[in-house]
This record gives sequence, C-alpha cells and structure tokens, in this order.
Amino acid sequence: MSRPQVMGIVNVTPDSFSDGGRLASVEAAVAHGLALVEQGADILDIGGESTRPGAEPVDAVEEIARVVPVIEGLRTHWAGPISIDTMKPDVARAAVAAGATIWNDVTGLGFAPGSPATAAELGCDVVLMHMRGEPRTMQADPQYGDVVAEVAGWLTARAGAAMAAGVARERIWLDPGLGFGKTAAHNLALTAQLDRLAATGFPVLYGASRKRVIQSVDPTATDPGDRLGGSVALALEAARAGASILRVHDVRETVQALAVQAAVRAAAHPN
Ligand code: PMM
Repeated sequence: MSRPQVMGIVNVTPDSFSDGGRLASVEAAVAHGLALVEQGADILDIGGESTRPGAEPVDAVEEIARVVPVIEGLRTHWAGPISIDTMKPDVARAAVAAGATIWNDVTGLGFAPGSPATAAELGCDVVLMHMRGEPRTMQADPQYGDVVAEVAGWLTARAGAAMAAGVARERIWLDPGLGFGKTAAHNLALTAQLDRLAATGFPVLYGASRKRVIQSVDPTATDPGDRLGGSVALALEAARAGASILRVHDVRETVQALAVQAAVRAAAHPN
C-alpha cells in the first residue's frame, strides 16, 4: 500500500503579516512553502482567508492580493501540485491562472451558485470539504444522527452536483472537514470510520493538524503549537483508515511517522 500524499499548509492571513508588510509576507510564505517541499510535502495548500471557528470573511480582491504573488513565487522554484484554499470562484480562477492545480473548497463548491461550473471550466482537481453552517457560527451546537453517514451522503451529493456541471469524476477528492461544525466526538468518529468515506470510491483528504479535537483529549494542549503528538496520531489513524491525502502543518514529522508506520508493516509481512 503506498503512503498517503502529504499536503503542506501555507497560510497567508493577516496574523502572518505581523512585520514588514505584504512583500515580506509573500517572501516568507514562499520560503515556508519551499521548506515544506524540502521536508517531503507532495502538495502545497495556499490559503488567504482563515476558516478557523469565529473567523471573519475577507473580500475576493484582498484574498487574491494575498495568494497570487505567493503562488507565482512558488512556481518560479517548484513544479509540483499547488492547491488554493478558497470558497470564492474568482479567487480560484486567479489562483489557477497563477499556477495552482487544485481548488480546495471548504464549502464543497457550495458558496457561490456558479462554483461547480467554474471548477469544470478550470479543469483542475477539486477538494470538496464538508462543513455544517459557516465559520463564524459553525461550532454553536452541531448535531447529527450517524455523523459518518450524513457527511458521506452530503459529500457524494456535492460530488454529483460537480459532475453534473462537468467536473470529471477522477478530479474529485472528498474531505470530512474535521472541526467544521462538529463536536470532538463527531471528529473522532469521522477519523475512526474514515474507511466508510473511502468506500465512496473518491480519494479522501483528511486534515486534523493542530485542531481543537486534540485538546478534547489533552486539555493542557490549549495552544495549537502544543498539539504535534496528537496531530501525528490522528494522521496515522487516518492513513490506516484509508486517507489518500493528509493536510498538515508539520510535514517533516508526518512524513517520518508515515515512513516508520510503513516500515513496521513491511516487517509484519516479510513475504
Ligand atoms: N482546515 C482548515 C482550512 N482549510 N481545507 C480542507 N480541505 N480540509 C481542512 O480540514 C481544512 C481546510 C482550517 O485549518 P487551518 O486554519 O489550520 O489551516
């Protein structure tokens, strides 16, 4: 079994604009992305709008101004796959023109009515992520019956809408959306039963890196920077349950953990 691909996260949001203004931020983001490639990232995911719980929206003009120079900068050094993490078709269009090859949409192409048609026109790969509600309010009181069945059903319906608009089936990836309108128990169930999502036949992308679900298990991990052990544990569990792509901040540690996992498995079946 080949190891999942590792997608390294490059966030270009105002908290990363702390010193030196926009040019310095662009240079820092490009350098960070290239460092992740050195560490073993197969894909880079560039995001210009925070989708953390409680985050405020950003307009398309500002978002494009944040991400396009970073994608152009990466493209002068690296030819691998770059995804644009956006819910806005105009941002996806500008990012693909700058060299992005994947549209990662946390709204499953549901934010704008024209999103599925734009994805078809761009001809790029598309990540359809599940979110209940919107980032400002999504953690209010999420409720599900069978969370895995509901998320899988919603995602396959979104895949159907994308294909009806002309997106090729082999371009679609599904993502359960850890932390997006889900309690810790929902997030853990989605991780443990990721094989039920993989059974849809679409590649599954999984991202739990530094997320709050880890704090639900270790209450001392209030700072996202203190969640490395939990992030790696969740990545390994997701890999075991059939994830094809892991979206992570800590690329080196995740790549190492996957390699060790593979080495142990190889030793279990020497023939
Ligand atoms: N999580 C965040 C942002 N974008 N995209 C996908 N496809 N899946 C995710 O789980 C996801 C995402 C929020 O996490 P961050 O603020 O640490 O990037």
